[in-house]
Amino acid sequence: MTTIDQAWSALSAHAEALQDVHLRHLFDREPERFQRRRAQVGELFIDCSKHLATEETDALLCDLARAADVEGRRDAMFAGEHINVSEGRAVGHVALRNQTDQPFMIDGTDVMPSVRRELDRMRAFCASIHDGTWTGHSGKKITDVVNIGIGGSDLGPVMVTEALRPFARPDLACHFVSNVDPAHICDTLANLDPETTLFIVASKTFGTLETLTNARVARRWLLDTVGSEEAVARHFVALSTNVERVTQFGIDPDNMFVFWDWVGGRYSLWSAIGLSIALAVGFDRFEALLEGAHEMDEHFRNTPLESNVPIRLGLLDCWYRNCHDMQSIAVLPYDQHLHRLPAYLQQAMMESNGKHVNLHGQRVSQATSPVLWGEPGTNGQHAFHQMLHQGTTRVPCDFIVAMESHTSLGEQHLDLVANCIAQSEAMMRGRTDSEVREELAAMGMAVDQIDAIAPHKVMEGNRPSTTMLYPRLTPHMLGMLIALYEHRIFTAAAVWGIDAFDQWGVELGKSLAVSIRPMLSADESPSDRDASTIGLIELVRQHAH
Ligand code: G6Q
Repeated sequence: MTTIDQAWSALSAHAEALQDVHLRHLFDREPERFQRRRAQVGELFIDCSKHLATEETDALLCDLARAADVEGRRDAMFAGEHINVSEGRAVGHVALRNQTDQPFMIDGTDVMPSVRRELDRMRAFCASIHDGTWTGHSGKKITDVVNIGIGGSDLGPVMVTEALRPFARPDLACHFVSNVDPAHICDTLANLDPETTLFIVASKTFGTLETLTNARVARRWLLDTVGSEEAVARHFVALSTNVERVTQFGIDPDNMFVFWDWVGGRYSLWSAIGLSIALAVGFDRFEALLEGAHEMDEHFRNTPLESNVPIRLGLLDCWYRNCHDMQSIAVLPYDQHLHRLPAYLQQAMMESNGKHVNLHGQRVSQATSPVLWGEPGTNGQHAFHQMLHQGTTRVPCDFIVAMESHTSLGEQHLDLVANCIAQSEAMMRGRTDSEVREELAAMGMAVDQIDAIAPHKVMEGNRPSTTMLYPRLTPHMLGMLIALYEHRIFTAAAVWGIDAFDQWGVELGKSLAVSIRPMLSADESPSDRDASTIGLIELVRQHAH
């Protein structure tokens, strides 16, 4: 059995040996490369042929996965073990979309009955909003929903609601408020009618400053117009694990949809946190999202390492991060509706895998999470793609595109698809010096001019990418895509031996501002802070006087 150290050294030696191999040549040498390296899960096609990988790479990465016991970690998650070690919790988001009649055991209890009960409550609530049996205090139908939440209680619902815009109900608009910047809530409320607005206060802990502050503003705004405290019950619902705090805030527990501490914030869109999604597109479509995620869960759970797509992609993330020193990943959805996907995945990947100690609390010996960033194509092409083609840093890219548009402009959609395919081709092949010179000569350029300009036009190529292609972006397909990323992130975490499910750095942020806030209004200068912090506090205070 290969140990993890042996697996890493074999991979490093292999990476050295591959240094002079160009993807172009791999394609020239292997006419079957695309056929052999494309994968398919349901209707999702994944082209892995443009990766800096040979059969030997695949074998060594599988050795690494075996040495790190990726499959054992995966099975432990599905068995409800406490794999979130630093918080002492199970990790059960896969139970939220379990479509089988199998139990999902956590701490000796089958959680499926509670999961289904809450889904039933959500379904009934959505129906009552949609058919108008649930009205505002004055009897008017709800026309606007405002989800107040941040981080995991915001990014997933926003991303999915935007992605599924073509499926949105025309009679209900969804808005999202996350930032404690008062501009966010004020801008949102400016165009709304309190009598027809429903607020969803989404917070796992119900202790997050930003969310509670914005929720209080919303309540005041409602009461200023509607007058009666009783109105709160018709205009506020809560999504949380903490019934005491919800009650303390003044929301009736009957108007609360619960989830559980084994659902991580950034993995919570499948739970009650997805209520805004279900309201926006209908509960059946929310269910289709869950079904899509479940299809990917089944693939992840049952497919051997060699052909397991999320595991392969997670291993490639480790390959680039640790053996090629590539420090970031670009997610480039060629889909305007997926414009919040990079932000969502930023949290999923960087909050999960941005860790510096392993499961035993020891400093990791390998670099962990890459930086994830991105923008929809084709917009990015007119901006940062320059660096992707010719910069000194290589960035593995994910291209994501549907073959069919939701609009009637099918021909224009093919312009989008063509751009997507062309970018991955250009990154892989590049443009050689002789190709550039030939082209310039054909334009009639003089040799000395060609000598001067050719180096600027050369693209080295050999820049890896994955292309994910599917017929249409349906709720089911979106569920598959999100789950694919979740499991890919899980795989890399298992290889690095880190806890992908805690977030102590985020917790730090929650407490830090609390001590500074009173100093901004107080008369006394803080003495126990550094000069910069004191200086900044002083500037704000002087400005206020
Ligand atoms: C997610 C993180 C974090 C969290 C927010 C909001 O995994 O823990 O982004 O979701 O800080 O927390 P609450 O839902 O508790 O308000």
